[in-house]
Amino acid sequence: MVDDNKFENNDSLIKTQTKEKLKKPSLYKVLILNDDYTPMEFVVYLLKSFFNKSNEEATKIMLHVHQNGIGVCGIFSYEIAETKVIQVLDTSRKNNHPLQCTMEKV
Ligand code: TYC
Repeated sequence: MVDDNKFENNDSLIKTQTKEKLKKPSLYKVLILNDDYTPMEFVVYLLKSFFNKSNEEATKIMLHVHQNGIGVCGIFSYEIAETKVIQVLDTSRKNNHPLQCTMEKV
């Protein structure tokens, strides 16, 4: 938004222009990577638990990652994406699975 403000200053008029720079927050893809060890059901469980996917959507994403090596779980602001990555990695490590999860700017 552009504001034109006029101020009186020592009998002279000063015109200033104020531009508010409101940037939209950047978005980040949360990605999971395929591996040979993490059980398919565990990946589906993660997608349902942390990304609110239905059983059908979660299975579709899991199979896409299984076949293509990488896939998108969801798109979020930086802080939310970071939290999702931590949740996936923590839960995977606690269950002794090597699943990798990362984030990438859209
Ligand atoms: N490739 C795994 C298997 O055959 C399944 C799997 C899918 C693992 C997706 C990780 O992100 C992944 N058990």
